[in-house]
Amino acid sequence: MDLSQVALIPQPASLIATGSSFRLTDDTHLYASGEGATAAAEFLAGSLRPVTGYVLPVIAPAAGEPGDGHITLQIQSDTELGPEGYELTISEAGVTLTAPAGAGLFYGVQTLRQLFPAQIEAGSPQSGPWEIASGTIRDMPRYGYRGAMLDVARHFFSVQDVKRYIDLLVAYKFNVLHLHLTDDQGWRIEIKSWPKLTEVGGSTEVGGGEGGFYTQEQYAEIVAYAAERHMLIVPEIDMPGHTHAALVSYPELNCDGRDLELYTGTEVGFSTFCTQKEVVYEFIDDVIGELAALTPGPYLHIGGDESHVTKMEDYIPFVERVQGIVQKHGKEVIGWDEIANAKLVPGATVQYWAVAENAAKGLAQGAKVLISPAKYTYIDMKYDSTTELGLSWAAYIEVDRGYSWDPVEQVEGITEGDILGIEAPLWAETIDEMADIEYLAFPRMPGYAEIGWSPASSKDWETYRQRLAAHGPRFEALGINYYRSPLVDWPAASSE
Ligand code: IFG
Repeated sequence: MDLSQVALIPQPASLIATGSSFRLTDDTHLYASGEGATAAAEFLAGSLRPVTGYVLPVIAPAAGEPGDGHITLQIQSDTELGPEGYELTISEAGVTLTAPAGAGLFYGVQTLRQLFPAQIEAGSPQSGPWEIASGTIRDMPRYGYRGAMLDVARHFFSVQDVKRYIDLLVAYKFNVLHLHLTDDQGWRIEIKSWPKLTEVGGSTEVGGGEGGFYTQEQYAEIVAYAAERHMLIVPEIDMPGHTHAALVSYPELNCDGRDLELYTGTEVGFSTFCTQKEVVYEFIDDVIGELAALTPGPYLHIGGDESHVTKMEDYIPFVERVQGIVQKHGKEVIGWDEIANAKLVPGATVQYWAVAENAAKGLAQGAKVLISPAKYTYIDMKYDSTTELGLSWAAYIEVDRGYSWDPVEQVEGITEGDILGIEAPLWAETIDEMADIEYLAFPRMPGYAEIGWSPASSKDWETYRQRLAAHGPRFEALGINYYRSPLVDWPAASSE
C-alpha cells in the first residue's frame, strides 16, 4: 500500500511512504504512556471498536517492546513538533505515535483515522480488513488558532448539535469553537445575576420560534466536551451593538429606559447599550465575570461589530472600558475589527471580517489578527446563486473560492507572526437545524482546516480537490448532509 496516495486533509507537513502496510487485528493492543496518552488511546479505540468489533484494550506499556501487531502512543519531547505536533510511524510490525503533548497525540489519532478506509467512520460493524499503508508522518500546524464560529443567537442550536459540530471539526484538527452567544434576536447563556436575559431574551429567535438558551451547566458541558477533544470554547458577548435582546430584557440598559419588543427579523445595526449609563458597566462586569468563571480558555470575545447607532465618540471609550473589565476577569480580548478604532489593551486580538484597514490599525497597536474575511470564510454565504440556504452579501463561496486564498495576503503589511490564526464563521439567520449546519460547513470546512494547519507551500486546488473527493465516502459514513459541489468529482458510490 502507498501512504502517499492516501487522501489526508489537512495535508501533513511531511510524509514518507515505505510501500508496506499494517493490519489491525483482534489481538491488537493500544499501549499508552505519558500525560494525555491514555485519553488519546481511548479516543482512538472508541472510534475503532464499534466498527471492527475488536476489543483493542488500552494498557500501560509492558516492560520492553510490546511485540508485533500493536499500536503505541507515547509522550516524547521533540521541540521541532511543538505543542500540537506528532510523529506517526507505521510498519508491518506495528504503529508508533509520539508527541510532546496530548494534543499532538490527539491530532495523530485524527490522521490515523483517515488512513483507514471510509467505513471506519460508519459507527456500526463493518467488514475489514483494517489495513493501513506504512511510512512516517511528521506533522505540526501552521497556526495555533484554527477556528469555527457558530451563531447560536439568530437561531438556537441544542447542546447535542454543538457536540456533533465539535465532533466533525476535530476530525479535521480544528481546535477552537467561537460561540456567538448573544445578539438582537436572542441571549443564549444563563447569567444568574441577570436572569431575565434568558427568561425574556432567550425566549425567541429569527422567525419567531421558541429560541432557547444554555444553562450554565449546559455551557460547562459543552466546554468540557470540547476540552476532551483539545478544542477551546471562545464565548462572545456582542456589544455595544447587536444587543436588542438584552435591552428588551432590562430596559434600564437603554438610554431612554423604554420598554422594547422582542425582535425576530434579520436587520442589523439598530441597537446599542447606553454607553453613558454606569449600570451598563455594572451589567457587563457581572456578565463577563460569570462567563469568565465558566470559561477555562484564555479568550473572551466582546463583539464590537456594526454599532451603527453608537456614536464613534461613545463607542471608543466603551470598548476601552470593556477591555479593562475583560482583563479584570483574567481573560484576553478578541473583538470584531471595528474595535481597532479604540485603544487596544496588550494581548488584544482583532478579528478581521470586513475592513482590512481596521486590521491594519490593530497591527499598528501591536495587536494580533484573527483572519476571517467574510469574502472567503463566511460559510453562511451561498455556494452559488442556486443555494437555498445562506446569504450572498459578501460573495458566493464555492469550495474552490473557500480554499484558494491565503491568510497572510489579506492585510497590508501583516506577517505570519502577527496572525493568531483563522476562523470560519457560520451565521444563523437562514439556518435552524444540524442538517443546515452540515450543508453549509461541508465540504468547505476541510479546506479551511488545511489553510489553518498545512504549510502554505502545499496548497494546490487541483490536487486538493482530488483528496476532497476521496473524503466524500467519509462524509457519507459520518452521515454528514454535505453539498455535492459540481467542482468535485465525488466517487460514484457517494453521489447516489
Ligand atoms: N455581519 C454581522 C453578523 C451577521 C453576518 C451575516 C459580522 C461581524 C453579517 N456581523 O459579521 O451579525 O449578520 O453574514
